[in-house]
Amino acid sequence: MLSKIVIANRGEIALRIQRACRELGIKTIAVHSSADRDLKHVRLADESVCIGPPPSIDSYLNIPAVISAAEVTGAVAIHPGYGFLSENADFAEQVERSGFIFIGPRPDTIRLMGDKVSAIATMKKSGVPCVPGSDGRLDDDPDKNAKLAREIGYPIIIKASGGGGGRGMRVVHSEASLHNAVSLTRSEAATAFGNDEVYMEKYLENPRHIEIQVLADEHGHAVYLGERDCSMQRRHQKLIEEAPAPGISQKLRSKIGERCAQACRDISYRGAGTFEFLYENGEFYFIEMNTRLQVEHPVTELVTGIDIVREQLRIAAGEELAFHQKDIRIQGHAMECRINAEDPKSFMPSPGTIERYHAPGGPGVRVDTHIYNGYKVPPYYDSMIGKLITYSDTRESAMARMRVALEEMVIDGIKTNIPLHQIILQDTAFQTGGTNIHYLEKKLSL
Ligand code: MV4
Repeated sequence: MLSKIVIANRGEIALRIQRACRELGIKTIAVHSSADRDLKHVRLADESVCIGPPPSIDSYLNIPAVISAAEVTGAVAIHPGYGFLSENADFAEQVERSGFIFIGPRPDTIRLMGDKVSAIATMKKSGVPCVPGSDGRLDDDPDKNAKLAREIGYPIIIKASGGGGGRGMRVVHSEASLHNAVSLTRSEAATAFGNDEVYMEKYLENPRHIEIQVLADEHGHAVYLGERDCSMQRRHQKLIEEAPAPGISQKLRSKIGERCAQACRDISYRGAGTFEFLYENGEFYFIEMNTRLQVEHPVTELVTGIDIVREQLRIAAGEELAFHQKDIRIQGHAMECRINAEDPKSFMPSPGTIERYHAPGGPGVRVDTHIYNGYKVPPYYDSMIGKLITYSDTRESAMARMRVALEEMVIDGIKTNIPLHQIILQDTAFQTGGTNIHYLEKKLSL
């Protein structure tokens, strides 16, 4: 097993990774900004290194500082968590060139999936169902693009190949606005991503956002761990995730899951990954692949009984997956509410000191958070301060546990989105299950 690793992240996920390390006897190095000296995982780390001032660009995104910390502490590997440097192929490459193990896919895999045009081409070749659209990048011929859009059928969407996660896209409803939309998306993409490649897809008007979790080792084994429904979102920020996705049969799960696992084998994928799909009228359409551990991984852990972070560490150490597909069963239902330090109505960030914290508990309740009494939420980073996850035998019962846990949870001193979660948990359409990606924004605009 790995002897000592750098955790190149902060907050709840740094603590989550550290716990997995401690269970496996791996020593942990916390690297942190000067605003994060009091983080829980920094206190619990075997060693810690301050790598820079509060702004992320000078600390958590400072590649030489992170790699130097690994060098001076004698670490053998670096776990990037999510966000920050987790999907930066240049970082992964420099980590490996410096002689460390990057806990994630190979740099070329990260690069391939970071470019959406090449990611889609790769998946299509492996038999993963994709959205009807252009065969690769668009060129600048307006007549050719107009013909293609007519064949696909309006509405269509123009997306930047370097975008993803909601950045760099434009919906087009008719031929009159097509050429301008292509030009605008292209020039914005050139500025934002340094890559002016764009592509076209059929615009799906009311899809759900369902993603498949995979794990693959360096010995040719790849498995899928079922799906998560992440449709409850606002402005591309997920709010509630659940597993399994309401209404997805075991037959459909195994069909789409096997396609994803096979795609992993085809590209010799390594580590944990997520295939993002839009799901509409009973069909899955691949849109992007995430090559990192995701925020919402706990719901999959609860319904499969698999510790995804432990598996990431084992895979990075060169071990084989400890189970086969036939050993993996989706059992019960899990739901996750992201707890943000923000105003529940205006969504403005609400940093400050946590004056009182009481964690909920009981059967089927998991709290992934780094907060404690007196902890000061800094204004420099993402507003997510924790995740409340419940598990039970049925979706109804997991929701009941979530309502009780939200009621029980006390976070004083700052505003949180707990009241918003309570409103959603009372919503009849959410209770029925299967609401689409636009549901929350529409409900909030009423
Ligand atoms: C789409 C789409 C509809 N049709 N692609 C937004 C984030 C990025 N990951 C892809 N996104 C979308 N792509 C086609 N062909 C609608 C969205 C979309 C969305 C997707 C997932 C979760 C939330 C979303 C919110 C708005 C739009």
